Amino acid sequence: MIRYLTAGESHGRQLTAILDGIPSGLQLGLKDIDADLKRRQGGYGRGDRMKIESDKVSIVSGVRFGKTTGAPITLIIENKDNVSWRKKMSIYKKDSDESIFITKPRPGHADLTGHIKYDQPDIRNILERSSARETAARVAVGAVAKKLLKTFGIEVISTVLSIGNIRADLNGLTIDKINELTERSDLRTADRGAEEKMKRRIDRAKKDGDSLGGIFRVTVRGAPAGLGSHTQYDKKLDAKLAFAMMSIQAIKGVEFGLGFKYADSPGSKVHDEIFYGTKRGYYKKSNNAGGIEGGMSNSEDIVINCVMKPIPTLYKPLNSVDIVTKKGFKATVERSDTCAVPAAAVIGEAAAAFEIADAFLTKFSSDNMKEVKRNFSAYKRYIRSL
Ligand code: EPS
Repeated sequence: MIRYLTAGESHGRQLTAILDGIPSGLQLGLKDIDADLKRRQGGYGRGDRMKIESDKVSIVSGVRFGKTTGAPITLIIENKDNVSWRKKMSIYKKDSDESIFITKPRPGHADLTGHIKYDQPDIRNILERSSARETAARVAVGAVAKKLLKTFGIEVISTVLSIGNIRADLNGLTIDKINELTERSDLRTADRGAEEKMKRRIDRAKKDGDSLGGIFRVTVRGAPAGLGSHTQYDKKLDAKLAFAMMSIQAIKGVEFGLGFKYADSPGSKVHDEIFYGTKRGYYKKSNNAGGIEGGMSNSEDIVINCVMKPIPTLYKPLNSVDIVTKKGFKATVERSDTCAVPAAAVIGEAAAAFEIADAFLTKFSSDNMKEVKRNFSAYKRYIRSL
C-alpha cells in the first residue's frame, strides 16, 4: 500500500525520501518529523559529526495547508557537513582528484565488496551510501507512519536492552515506566545503574579506539488483531518486520517475543494460552509470541529485539589490504561514533512503524483518512461483537 525510496550520500548535499501511498487528510507538520530526527541524533557515544548536523526536515510535496493530499510526499534533510565536502562530492569530472581516493577497506564495512561489485576505484563511492547517515531519511518516513498510526491509537516505542555486555534490568517495570525512563536517558535505557556502567564502558571503548554494539527493543502498542496474513510468505507481518529491521545498517539479528529462548522449553511451557471473558473477549495471560501468531498481529504488544554489531569504523587498527598495492595495512583512522545503539533504537521504531502502517492500510485501505477511519471503526465493532 505504501512504499518509499531514499537517496543521498552521507556528505552529499541532502538526503531525500519519497513516500508514496499515504492517504489524503492526515494532519502533518514539520514538528511531527523533527522531533524524531532529534531523538535519532542523540545518545552518549556519538561522534563529532553529530555536533555539525542538526537535522530538520523540509516537506516539498504531498502536503498542503497542514494536511496530506494523497500525492507522494517528498522529505528532504540537508547535510550541513556538505559545505566542507562540495568539491570532494562534486558531480563534475573536472573536480576528480585521485589523491583523495580511499583505497583501504575497513573490515566489517561494505567497502571491499562494494568496491568489487560496483567496480569503483574510490571506496568513497561505496561508503557514502552505505553510511548510516541514510537512516535520517528513514526516520523522517517513519515519523509520518507514526503520525498515521497515532490517529488509530497505535504507538511505536523503543528501549535499549544492552550495550557491550551490560544488560538493563527491566524486571518489575511497567512498559509505561520503561518508556518514561528511556525517553529521559542519554542511552535510551530504563535501568539507571546499567546506564552508568554502559557509559563507563563506552568511555573505555573510546579511549581504546574501539566500538560497541548492543541490543534494543521496539514495541508496537495498540495494533489490532489481523494485521498481516498467514496466507502467503510475503504477507506475514513478522517476515516484513524482520526484513525492515535487518535493512537497518549494522543490524545482525532480529527476534520476536521469546525469540531464541523458544529453543529452551517444550511447547507446553511457551505457547500463550487463550481465555475468554464476557467483557474482555478473547485474551491471553502471556505474550511469548511477541504479538504475532501465524504472521498476523494478535492484538498483544508486538515485541521486537534487534542486535546491532559494533560499528566497523575503528581507531584501533585491524588487518586489511589496500586495493591498489594489495599490501596489508592496519586500518586507517576515520571519524566515527563509538556506539550508536540508542540511535539505532529510534531508527528501529521508524522501520517498524512503516511496516505496521503498510499492513494497517492494506487492511483498512482507502485513499482518504475519513474512509480509513470508517473502515477501522467497523472492524472494531466486529471485534467487539465476537
Ligand atoms: C558513519 C560515520 C559517521 C557518523 C555517520 C555514520 O559520519 P562521518 O563519517 O561524517 O563522521 O556520524 O552517521 C551520521 C552522519 C548520522 O547522521 O547518523 C558511517 O560510516 O556509517
